[in-house]
Parts: sequence; C-alpha cells; structure tokens
Amino acid sequence: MARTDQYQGHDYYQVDALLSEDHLLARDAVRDWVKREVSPIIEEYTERAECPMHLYKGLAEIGAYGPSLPAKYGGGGMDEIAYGVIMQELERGDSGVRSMASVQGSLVMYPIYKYGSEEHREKYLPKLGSGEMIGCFGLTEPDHGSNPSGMTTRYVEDGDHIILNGAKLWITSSPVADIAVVWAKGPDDRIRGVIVEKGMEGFSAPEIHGKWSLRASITGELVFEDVRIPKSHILPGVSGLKGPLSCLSKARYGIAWGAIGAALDCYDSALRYSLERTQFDKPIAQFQLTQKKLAEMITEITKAQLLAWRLGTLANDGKATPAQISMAKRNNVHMALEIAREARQIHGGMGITNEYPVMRHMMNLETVLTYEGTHDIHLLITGMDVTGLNAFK
Ligand code: TGC
Ligand code: FAD
Repeated sequence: MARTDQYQGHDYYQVDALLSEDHLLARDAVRDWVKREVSPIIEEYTERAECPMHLYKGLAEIGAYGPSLPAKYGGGGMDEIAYGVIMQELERGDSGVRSMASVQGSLVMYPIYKYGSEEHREKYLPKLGSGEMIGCFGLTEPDHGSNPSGMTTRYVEDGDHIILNGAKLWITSSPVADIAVVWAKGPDDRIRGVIVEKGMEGFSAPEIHGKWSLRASITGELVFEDVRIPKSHILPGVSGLKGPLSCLSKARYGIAWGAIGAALDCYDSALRYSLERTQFDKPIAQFQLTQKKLAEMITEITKAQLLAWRLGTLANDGKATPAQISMAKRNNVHMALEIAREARQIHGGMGITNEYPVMRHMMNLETVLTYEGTHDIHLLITGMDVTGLNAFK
C-alpha cells in the first residue's frame, strides 16, 4: 500500500543553522522529490525485489550524481556538504536509492573524472551525469571482499589491447550497467582501473537473486572471459590500491550522511506512532521505556549530524582523512541500524509490516553496515590510525 509520507525533518541542535542557503535548497528539493517519487512506490518495489529503473533518470534530474564534481564534467559543482545533505535525503527514502546515486557519482564518475584521460571524461561523464548511461564499480571478488589487494582479476597485454579475465561479485547496478569501472592487476602486478563496456565479447553481468536487504537495488556479478579491450580503456591517472580506495573514501563520506537519513525516518515514524498508539489508556509515548528509546534516538542522531557536518567542513577544506571518514561511516551506519531496531519495537507488531518504513530500513542497513568496508574493518582502520599498528593481517 502506498504510504503517506509525513516526514518533516528533525533538527534538535539547530544544525540547519550551520548550513548555507544553497545546502538547504538542495536538501529541500531532494526531500520533495523523495516524497513524490520514492515514498509512494518503494515498499512495492522492495516487496517485489525490483529496481525502480526510472529513478536512474530522475536522480540525474535532481543532480544526485556527483553533486560535488565539477559541472563541466556532469557533476553538480556544489560543495561536500551539499553532497552530504543530498545523500541524507535520498537514504531517508531508501538506502538502495542512495546506493544508485553513490555508485554512479562517487564510484564511476569520480574515478573517470579523477584518473581518466580527457577523452574518457568527454566520452562518459556527460552521459553518466544525465542518467543516459548507467555505470557500476567492480572491486569485490568472490574470494576477496575485505582484502581487495588479493584480487585475482587480471589482464595481459596484446599489442594495443588487453585481455581481461576474472570475476567480481556483489556489484551494485551491474546487470543494468552500460559501463563498469573494473579494478584489475596488470602484468606488473599493479592494480589499475579499466572501463569495460556492455556488449564486449566475453563480458557478462548476471543478477544476484535472493537478497533480503537492499531489495530495490539491483546487484550482480561481473564475469570476464578473455575480454579483449583497447588499451586506451585503462585509466591512466592511478595505479595501486589507492585508486579504488580513494573512490571508496568519496562514497563512504556520502554514506556517513546517508545513514542519518534512514535513522531520521525511523525516528520520525516511531515518534509519530508512539503519540498515536494507546495502550493501558495512555499514548505509549507516555511510558518511560518508550521515552528512553526516543530520547536516546534523537541524542544519537544529533551526535551523528554533528559528526557528519564537521567531516563535511574538513572535506571542503581538503582535510578529511580516510580514517576520519571511516569513523563517521562506521558510527553513523551502526547508529542508524540500532535506531531502526528500537523503532521497530516501538511500532510493536505493525513494525514488521510495509505500512511503516522501519523494517525496510533495518533490512537495508544490514547491507550498508557491510558494504564500502565492513563495520569491523572500519574499526580496525581507526585502531591502526590511533596506534600505528596494523591488526588486519
Ligand atoms: P593499504 O596498504 O592500507 O593501502 C594501500 C594504499 O591505499 C592507500 N589508502 C587509501 N587511499 C585513499 N583512500 C583510502 N580510504 C585509503 N586507504 C588506504 C594507502 O595509503 C596505500 O597507498 P600507497 O600509496 O602507500 O600504496 O592496503 P591494505 O591492502 O592493507 O588494505 C587496507 C584495508 C583493509 C583498509 C582496505 O583494503 C579496505 O578498505 N578494505 C575494505 C574493502 C572495501 O571497502 N570494499 C568496498 C567495495 S565497493 C562497495 O562496497 C560499493 S557498495 C556501493 C553502494 O551500493 O553504495
Ligand atoms: P568478508 O571480507 O569475507 O568478511 C566477512 C567477515 O569477516 C566480516 O564480518 C568482516 O568484518 C570480517 N573480517 C574480514 N577480514 C577481517 C580482519 N582482518 N579482521 C577482522 N575481521 C575481518 N562491492 C563492489 O566492489 N562494488 C559494489 O558495487 C558493491 N555493492 C554491494 C552491494 C551489496 C548489496 C552488497 C551486500 C555488497 C556490495 N559490495 C560491492 C561488496 C562489499 O563491499 C563486500 O561485501 C564487503 O567489502 C565485505 O566483503 P565480503 O562480503 O567478501 O566479506
């Protein structure tokens, strides 16, 4: 059933006062779009495990692809905080919709902009920015998730071509993508980015079925069997794991903001429900145990908002470190998942239905906790940053 979206936002510490007019305009425009285009359909698409394909174009129209990339290259020409608030509003609608935008903007357009040749930029970025073309990002492999440096996808050189072999797993948008930015090892054992186009012989992208999380986002594999690709498809500007990891920094930053949106939607729904639902002749919001949940939720949301805002100002100054981004991604996603679980309890039995957004957010957030670096990997990044000691291996 299409639900009425009554969300108005929550700003307990006047964080809005830290935002500029442009940030607020961008935020409100995306909020309106989500209410119009996402909220009325998202429960049904989730139930059917179907990707709302028409939203790829809609996301382009609202400037959700690469908001902080230069406008000349298909981005929005805004700052990092604008990028953050846009991701927050999208994920308030659904993590899968935010994922569509994160991948296109931060994991496909960003590496082409940052590490591609001028020819790459001109060929792909305007079409990606306008949603005419869909992209995906292939790093994870069946046997190399948290440890991408062990990847076995490789290419060898053959005159002015390369021959690519290997497989990637868990790739957002891959079955519907026109291009894939694929990270593979070359003859010198260095990791490089290769732009693989749909239709190249030996390249396929089967869909993964059976997900109970991020069901409105399409996920698949990338399979390369002797794919012959012009050498000019290699991104010339980077080699080594820092190539894909720098893109992940950009996307993880967006998730740190996005997760707040999912948390706000759960809190909003729980607050409204607790004021309307009566038991023992009182609104359940009047019971101390309900108030404890709601008070802790808004406290954690407020802390996360301040963390994201400060990270945004550091990012605007070019000073946000990968470890600071890890801390915010880890904290804010975990915070959102905990809030979704508490909000589900406040809704009682109704909380497990699709009349409320809570269970869907909760299921989605299980993925968000794992992709773009798992909860524990980000903890180890912080641990290494503060101790100087590597506990990964
Ligand atoms: P390590 O030796 O630490 O680093 C290798 C090189 O990379 C540099 N570096 C970074 N650069 C930019 N940003 C970052 N976040 C960076 N982290 C590291 C580092 O300085 C070094 O540079 P150099 O010049 O010395 O070579 O590498 P390691 O092999 O020890 O691995 C470290 C570890 C475990 C933290 C890393 O591999 C990691 O982050 N693993 C998690 C993997 C992951 O996040 N995968 C995500 C796949 S994509 C995805 O999930 C998309 S979901 C999309 C959606 O739908 O929204
Ligand atoms: P593993 O790495 O096998 O981890 C399993 C468990 O072991 C985790 O709890 C982990 O924290 C723990 N662990 C691993 N190493 C250590 C260690 N050193 N110390 C302590 N604990 C450790 N990838 C892409 O490249 N592109 C995409 O677009 C993309 N989209 C995705 C969409 C979805 C819906 C999902 C679910 C995943 C997506 N991913 C994508 C993959 C995602 O990034 C990986 O799932 C993630 O990095 C974890 O890898 P893994 O699943 O192989 O788990």
